[in-house]
Amino acid sequence: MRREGHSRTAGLASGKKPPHSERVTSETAPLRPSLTALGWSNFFAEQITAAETGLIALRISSVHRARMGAQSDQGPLRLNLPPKTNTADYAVGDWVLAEPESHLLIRRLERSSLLQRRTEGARFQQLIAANVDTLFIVTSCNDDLNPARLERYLALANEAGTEPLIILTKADQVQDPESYRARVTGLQRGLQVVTLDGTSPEARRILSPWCGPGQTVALVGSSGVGKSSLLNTLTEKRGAEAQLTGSIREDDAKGRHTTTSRSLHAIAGGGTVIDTPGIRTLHVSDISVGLEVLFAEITELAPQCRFRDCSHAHEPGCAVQAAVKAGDLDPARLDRWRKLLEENTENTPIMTGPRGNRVVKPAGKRR
Ligand SMILES: Nc1nc2c(ncn2[C@@H]2O[C@H](COP(=O)(O)OP(=O)(O)OP(=O)(O)O)[C@@H](O)[C@H]2O)c(=O)[nH]1
Ligand SMILES: [Mg+2]
Ligand SMILES: [Zn+2]
Repeated sequence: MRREGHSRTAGLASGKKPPHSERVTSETAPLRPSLTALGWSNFFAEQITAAETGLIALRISSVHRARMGAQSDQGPLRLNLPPKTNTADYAVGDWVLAEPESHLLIRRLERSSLLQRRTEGARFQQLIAANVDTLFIVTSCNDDLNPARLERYLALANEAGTEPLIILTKADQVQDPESYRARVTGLQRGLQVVTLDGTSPEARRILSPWCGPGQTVALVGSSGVGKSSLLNTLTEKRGAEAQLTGSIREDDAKGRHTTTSRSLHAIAGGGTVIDTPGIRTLHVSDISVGLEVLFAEITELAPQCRFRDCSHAHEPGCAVQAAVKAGDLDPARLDRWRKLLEENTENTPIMTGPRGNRVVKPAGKRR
């Protein structure tokens, strides 16, 4: 890969022009979002080789079994897939290079971040979204709020190298949204939390620090928490253009899995947002760095334990147990750390070592 700098980006951005584009100068305001607004940056531009300057850059906006949609600086289009393309290898948010006229997919560019998860017993990780700057972890101010579940999403964000933001929706439905905020702020050091009404235009203002031009956010969380409602607010989509939203059940505040596929959209006046279907249970696997960051206060105490391989359960001279006794560490938090660590070990295939590539279950369907 050669470093070619900015001119490469500019050349690539204008690779495919409509017939009238000769009249368009750089001073003219573009009618379509520029590649930069879509999240294109030097990180991607620098991956383009001299032989690829005639190609166009596209951002994957939807991935289905046999087809993929993409956004170009000219608007949305359907990618032309070479035979034997495995669409499970592509994530919404990926940048790819394609032929300008035929839109034939040539190759995917290296990712700046990748959110992925292993569904129970699956051999391969399922790709949630790529090239995401901030993970919007959405949950509501109601009885469904669950700190242990949010910790799983935080571990996912940490592992992918994306900044997490907890969004507490439906703040308009309760007397004291601040009491809900208080239940989540301590889940990770320096964690950012906002409370809002996702159906109100005010939500756009509250989220604007994360939604500037070129920034990409992804919405994740349980069904019914208001991910698609928030997407419609951020993108100002209404009517047939809008993402479908669904009501939640009265008795347990659970959603009905209204959104069924991942998709990428332009934020009004800003960056890019990815909607995802509600996740029933987020299992952790392949996520040790993510857990270290999530439980930093435990990780940092471990070197002070008497035994190097201390499990912080019953060993003498355990600094973590001492912190619990001193009231500095919530024992429930320690329990959740242990549970996630065990689940991660159990679910993560061992790629090397005497047991070789241990796979949880035989190869099943990939998606
Ligand atoms: N009052 C209020 N209602 C909201 C808010 N956010 C979402 N809702 C409502 O909550 C319900 C579920 O919203 P959706 O946007 O469909 O939820 P989702 O997270 O996309 O759900 P799935 O697609 O099933 O994963 C809808 O009836 C919304 O109108 C909010 O902040 N305040
Ligand atoms: Mg939805
Ligand atoms: Zn210990």
